[in-house]
Amino acid sequence: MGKVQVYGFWVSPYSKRVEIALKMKGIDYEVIEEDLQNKSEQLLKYNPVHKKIPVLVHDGNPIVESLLILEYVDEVWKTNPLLPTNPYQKAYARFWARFIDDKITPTVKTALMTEGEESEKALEELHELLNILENEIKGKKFFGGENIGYLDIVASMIAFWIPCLQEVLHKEVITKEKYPSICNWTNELLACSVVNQNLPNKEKLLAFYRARFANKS
Ligand SMILES: N[C@@H](CCC(=O)N[C@@H](CS)C(=O)NCC(=O)O)C(=O)O
Repeated sequence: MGKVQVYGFWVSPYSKRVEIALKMKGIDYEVIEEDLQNKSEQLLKYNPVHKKIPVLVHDGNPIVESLLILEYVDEVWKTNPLLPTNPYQKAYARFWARFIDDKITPTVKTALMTEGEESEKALEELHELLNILENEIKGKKFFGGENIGYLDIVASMIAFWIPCLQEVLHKEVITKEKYPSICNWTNELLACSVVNQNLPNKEKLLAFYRARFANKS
C-alpha cells in the first residue's frame, strides 16, 4: 500500500475532506500538522505553487488540492467508491464540487468576515447560491443517493464549518426555515460516524474562531 501522509491543519475543512476519504477507505495514514504561519520546508517543497495544505504524500509522491486528492484516493483504493462510475453522474459530482469551492466558499468568507455593504451584498449572493444547492439536495438523503460520497465530503464545510462560523460571528445564514433540505442533509451527514469522528472538536474550533475573530464579534 505504501506510506500515506497528510500534511494538514486541524481547523481546515480541506484537510478533513482528505482524512474522511482515507478513513472511508480504511487506509492508515499519518497526519503532519502544519503551522500555517510558519510553514515547514517539506510543505513548501511538496506544494511550491500554492503553498497550502492539504498535501497527500503517497509513497513519497505529493498530491495537492483537496478535490484532486479525493479523486486520487478513490482511484488508488477501490473499496467504498467515492465518485460514481457513471460518466454523467461523475461529471455532475465534479460540477457541484467546483460550485461549492469556487462560488459558495469565497462568498461565505466575504459574507461572514466583512462588514457593511460588502457583507450585505455577499449575503444576498450567498442566499442565491444556497437556494440553488437547496433545490439540488431536496428529496435526497445524500448528494449521490443513499450513501455518502465525494460530493458530501466536499460539502461537509457547509454542514459543520459554516454553522460554527455563524455562531462566532453572530450572522445567521443557514437556518432550518430557509434551507430545510440542506439542514436535513446536514443531520444525515453529521450522524455518519466516519464524518463525526473525523471533524475537529466543536468547542475547540469555536474557541479557535473566537480568538481569530476577536475584534469582529
Ligand atoms: N483549493 C485548496 C484550498 C486549500 C486551502 O485553502 N488551505 C488553507 C488552509 S484551510 C491553507 O493552506 N492556507 C495557507 C495559506 O494560504 O497560506 C484545496 O482544496 O486544497
